[in-house]
Formats: sequence, structure tokens, C-alpha cells
Amino acid sequence: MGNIMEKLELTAQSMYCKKIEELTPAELHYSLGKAVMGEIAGNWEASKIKHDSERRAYYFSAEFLMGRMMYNNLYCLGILEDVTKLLKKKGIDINVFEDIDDAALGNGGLGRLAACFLDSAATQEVPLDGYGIRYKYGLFKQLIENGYQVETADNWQRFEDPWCNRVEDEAVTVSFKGQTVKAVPYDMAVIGCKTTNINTLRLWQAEAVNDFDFTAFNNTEYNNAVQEKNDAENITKVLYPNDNKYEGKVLRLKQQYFFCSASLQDIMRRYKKKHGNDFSFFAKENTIQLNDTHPVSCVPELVRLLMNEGFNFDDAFEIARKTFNYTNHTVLGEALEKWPADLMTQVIPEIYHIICLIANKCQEELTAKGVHEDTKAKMRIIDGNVVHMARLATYASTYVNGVAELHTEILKADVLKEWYQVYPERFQNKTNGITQRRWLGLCNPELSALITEKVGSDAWLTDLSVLEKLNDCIDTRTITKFNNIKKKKKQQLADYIKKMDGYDVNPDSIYDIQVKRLHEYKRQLLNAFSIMTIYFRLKDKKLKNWTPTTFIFGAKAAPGYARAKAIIKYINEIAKLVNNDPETKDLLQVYFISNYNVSYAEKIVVAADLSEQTSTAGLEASGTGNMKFMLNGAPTLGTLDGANVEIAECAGIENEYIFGAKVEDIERMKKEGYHPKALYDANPEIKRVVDTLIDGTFDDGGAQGEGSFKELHDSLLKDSSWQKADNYFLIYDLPDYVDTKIRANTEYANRKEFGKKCLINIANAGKFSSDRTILQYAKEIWHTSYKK
Ligand code: 8GP
Repeated sequence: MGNIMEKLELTAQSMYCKKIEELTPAELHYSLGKAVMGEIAGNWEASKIKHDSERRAYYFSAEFLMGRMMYNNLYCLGILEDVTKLLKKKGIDINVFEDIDDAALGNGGLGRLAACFLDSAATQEVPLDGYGIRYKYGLFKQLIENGYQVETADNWQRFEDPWCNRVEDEAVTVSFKGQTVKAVPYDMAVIGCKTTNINTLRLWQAEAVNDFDFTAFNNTEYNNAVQEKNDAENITKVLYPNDNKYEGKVLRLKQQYFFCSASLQDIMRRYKKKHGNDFSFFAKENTIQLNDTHPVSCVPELVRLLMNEGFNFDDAFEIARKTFNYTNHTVLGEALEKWPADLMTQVIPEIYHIICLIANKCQEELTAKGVHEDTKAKMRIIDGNVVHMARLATYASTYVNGVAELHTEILKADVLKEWYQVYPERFQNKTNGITQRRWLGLCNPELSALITEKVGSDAWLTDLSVLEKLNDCIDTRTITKFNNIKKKKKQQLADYIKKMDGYDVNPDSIYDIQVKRLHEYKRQLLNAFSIMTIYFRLKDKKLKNWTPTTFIFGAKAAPGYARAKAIIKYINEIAKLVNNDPETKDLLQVYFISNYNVSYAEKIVVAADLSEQTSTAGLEASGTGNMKFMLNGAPTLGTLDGANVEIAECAGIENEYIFGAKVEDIERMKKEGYHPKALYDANPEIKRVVDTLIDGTFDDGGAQGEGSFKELHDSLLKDSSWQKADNYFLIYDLPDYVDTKIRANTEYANRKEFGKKCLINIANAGKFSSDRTILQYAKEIWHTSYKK
């Protein structure tokens, strides 16, 4: 510890010629970060040497949503409290680091899961390193202006990045048709908790091989002089802001191939150092997890690299198939990657050629297995000039997994049905998890202390199943303590919201919270409709004994997703109406917080009374936000979808607020016919609420009845050429949802009984640690070592 302060002092002096107390927050952040990096250097080196000597796993992901690193790293090193005190002595509040931007190199669940996995692997001593992209600009920052989302660039590197080391001498080159660029690795230390183990996240940055053309400059061609530099750097300039949506752009394909090729070259270089040109141990020593299909160009790339080493195609492919495993994260058709063959030929022709070889091999193998022609047709990797990446991934992997039990069943029965029939032994489930270090220890020290007191130690920090013990201590005193902690966290959130968004939230109201990416299938619009229903009932004096409630939303919409943006505007219009209505404003408040991100989430999940998880059954692969709320004691108000199903199983369905159609109901309606317009016509309350989209209650900026709200209204009631009316079954689910919400509101009033439900949720959240998930990957897929 003393060491860190000495190192901090030295860095401050040598870098900025300042004393610690004179540093700006950004300078202090950089200096302290570097001091920590100095402190762990020995352990990091030792861990690398250990991992080099054993079978190891790699997590290939286009996204790692790490969030703020400073507090988490100090926490995992066990020195957060001491550093806080030492800085305080110098008159510095450790909260200054809240001014430093999150590293938002991911969109949402998929990227945050990758970050939780790295944290868990480091802690559980699983030799797992991450490979990804060092985007110059992370996920956009969101402003809300006049109720609309406005995007601005996230220049996260402007504060400097003390957590990454540039490793110039391990740069490699990556070639596209007509372009060769340099891939420069930046290594981030992933610090385990209660262990000396440190893993590595290696992020690649694209740079020009020659970044300045001197001849062009001398000929006064100034733009040409830096053309190559710009073209190269563009590859890693910005994260695509889509969550659960595929975008077939050249630059995106380049990003994917860029980091895959660089990472594989890196792994091969390390391997060759050990074994020379004998590749017989390659798949024995290395296993690669593909985080969805974004890294699937690795498969042909590994084949290509091995063929360059003298392998024939079949032998190279066998090694590849033993090396890769694939995780699917979505069943939504629009999210499954399908690359046009032309585009691939244009950008990475050699890779496309190898995909053709793989596609042929696959069809031959299916013929040899006697698979029916119709089934074979459905399994074509290249079908009508389109490359189906999920099929390629499934064919070229040892194991394929979904991310919650229900999701894996849907993959087997539907999305990858034919593949499951032919290769059943490949399919596994790995229910997602979250790291309890960040999502309990760090963000909720008060609840952590209570848990530690009750279960007798802080063993839960590295073994969350210990929480079970709490089941035996849910008595009146503990409930009161819990309720008091929740009250405090709600006050803290109210203060934070005031600071960030300027809203005055009533800390004595129920906090009913929905935070996640904005998507139609997640059904924030359903939540909005339920609020309007309650609002009208209150106005009409039809709802008695309603406990004042604050509905909090946080969500970013993909910039090109018009309906999602219209929903944000609609929620903000509702907020304007109900928050200012003297008849309801003390009973109902609605706030849409701006720029929801990891750091905001840390303040939000701890303060929630209810966790809204309202996706249409069958469509949310897992969800991980649901787990964060559960761990902090908020019952789920949600559908039986994704991991909600397992949450309800673990805590008991009577301790959640479950509503709506189940997967079977949705399937039945799809088969037998679903008529939202008839439900709407038959139910005046639904009609009144849905019609607020078009009856002039709200303003969407367009001419009356012609703007984006009208389009939303149509989407619910009219079939279109490309989508059936109310594709996500909002109108069907609305009545049960409203009833369930009102039941939760009524039950909340019994503070003891409700507090008991909260504690039962916490006590049974053990399963949802990403430590459990990562150990399952290590034992059942990767076959690597782990902490015994
Ligand atoms: C998300 C799922 O929507 C979410 O349910 C799950 O918890 C999370 O992955 C982690 O497993 N999926 C995606 O973000 C996703 O599929 N994104 C890209 C593939 C387009």
C-alpha cells in the first residue's frame, strides 16, 4: 500500500511536476492508474508465464463493456478503502474519478457479459484472455433534448488510458484486398479478487504501415500524404451502435476480420515459439470462444494460416473445428449475421474462398450422414450468395451454447433445429451470470456489510452460493436493516439523478425501474402503456390505495432505429404530462435518465424496488440486468423469458411478479392467429391508452397524426408488408401486466412482507454469479485449469 502512494507521488512528479494534491482529476487518475499498474506488474508477468505453460482459453469478442476501471481494480486488489483514506488525508475525495468516462467499448448485454467473464476468470484462476478491438470512440453519449435522443461522440481516450500498455513490438499486419494495415496491441490487466492471478485483455488498434507519405507532402498533396493513415485508422475508429441488430457494412466486416486475424497471428506466434512448426498440439493447448458470430471470420482465417504452414485444407479444418466454440446470444432474425458473398469477395477474397471450401465440406459431410436433401438445403452455409455466419459457427465448432436454459431449448427446437438433429452432442447451455465484485461488493457496500455479517464472512465475494445461508436469517430485524439500506441507496440515487439529469426524485416513492437498450422486443412501450393506464385510473378515481411510485427509464436507441427513438420521445411526453398534473404528480412520476451506462447502472440497480423485465416471451436470450437487480434485492416484474425463468425458479415464483404470455402461448397465437385490433376494439381502456399516440394528447413533433407516434400506433394495429400487427404482443399482455403491477404496488405497502421477498431474492441469487458460469465453461467446454 505504502508502495502505491510512493509510486503515485513519483508519477505525479515525473509526469506533471506536481504534488499529488495539485493534480487535476484526469492527472490523478492517470498517475494512480499507472501506480497500480506498477504495483501489479510482477504478478501479471508471473501469471502470463503460468498461462503459457498450460492449456488456455481465449474469449474473442467485438465488444468488451468494461465500465470504469479505477474503483473496481482498487476493490479487487483489496485497497479501495486504504486509498480512499490516504487520498482524503491529502484533501482529495476519491469520488473525483467519477469525472472520468467509462470505457464503453460495447453496446449492452453481450459486451458487459464479456467484461464480467474476464473478471470471473481472473478471480477463479481460469487461464482466459480476451481479444477485441480498441475503438477510438466507444458507444455514443446520449443527450435528451426536448424529449428526443441526441447522440454525441464518446471520446473516452481523452483522459488518457492508464490501464493499457501499448505493446509495439508485438504488432502484426492484416491484409484486405488492396490494403494492408498494422494491428497494434494494447494490453489491459484483468485483476482477480483474492488471488495473485492476473489475466489479459488484448485490444487491437489499426494504424497505417506508413503513416506519412513524404513525397506526396513535398508535392503539396497534403491529403494524399495522410490518406493511408486515415484509411487504416478508420477501421477501429468507432463501435457500431447496434444491439441485437446486424448491419452489413464493409467497415464492420473489416473490423471483424481485422481483430480476428491479428489475434490468431498472435496466438500462432506464441505457439510457434514453443513448438516450432509442429502444430499437432495446437488444439490441445488453445481453445477459442466465439462471442456470437462477430468473430467467426476466425474460422477461415485459422484455416488459411495453417495452410500457409503447409497443411492441406481438410487437416487445417480439423484443427480449427477442435479449437473453436460458439456462443449464440440472440434468436432475433434481424440480429443473425448474414454477409453478402459479393461484399466478402470485395474485402477478404481469400477468406471467402475458404468459406466456400468449408461450405462444400459441410454439405458432403451431411450427405455422408444420410441427411435428407430438404434438411441439407436449410443448413447451407452459403445460400443464394449469402453467407450465414451462425451456420458457419455451428458447423466449425466443438460446442455451441445458448445463454439461458430457455434460450438453449429454443436454439435446439427452432433457430438451430437441423443442426441439433445432426450434431446433438455439440449443444450445451451456459446460463449467463454477473460478477458480484462490481455488482454487489463495489456498488453496494452497505448491503455487502449486512450480508457478510449474516453469513459470517465475506466468502460470498468469490463464492456466491454462500448467499444461501441468508435464507435462515430472514427475521424482522434483518428485514428492517435491509429496508433501511434500500432507503439510503434510494436517497443516493435521487442525489445522483439530480446531479446528472436535474430531476427531483421523491426518495419515499417506490422506484420501479427499467434500464436496458431500447428495443421493441424489450417492450419499454408496454411499460409506458401501463403507466398511462394507471394515470387514467388515478384521474378517474378508480384506483385506491396507490403507493406513490417513480418510474425510471434509462435506454439508448440505435441511432438509425426510428421506432425506438419514437418510444423514447413518447416516454418523455408521458413524463411531461404526469409529472406536471396536480392531480397525480404526488402519486406518479416518470423520469427518463440520459446516457445510461455502466456507472449509472451501479447507482441504479442498488436502489430499485422493482426490476422491470418485460420482453416478449422467447425473445430475450437471457438478460443480465435482471440478475443485478435480483442480487441487490429487487423482485422481478417480468415475463417468463430468458433467465427470468431461472430467477423465478431459484427465488420461488411467489417472490417475483410474473405476468403475461408464455412461450407456448405466443407460439399458439402465432399459429392460430392473433388479432390485436380486436382486443383493442373490445377494451375501451386499452383503446384509450393506445390512442394517446394519435389523439393529440402528446406531441411527436410531426404534423398531427402523421409523425412517428402514428407509425407506432400503426405498428400495433395494422399488418404491414414486412411485419404483422403488434409483433411483440403488447396488447395481449397489457391487462395482466397492469394487474400485476398494481398487485406489486399494493404488496409493497406491507414493508415487512415485501422486504422478506427482497431478501429471499438475494439469498437465492447465488446461481447468477458469472463465477459459476465461467467455471462451467472451464470444466465443460474449455477443459482448462481453475482455482481448486
Ligand atoms: C444479448 C441478449 O439480448 C441478452 O438477452 C443477453 O443477456 C446478452 O446478449 C448476453 O448474453 N444479445 C446481444 O446483445 C446480441 O445478440 N447482440 C448482437 C448479436 C447482435
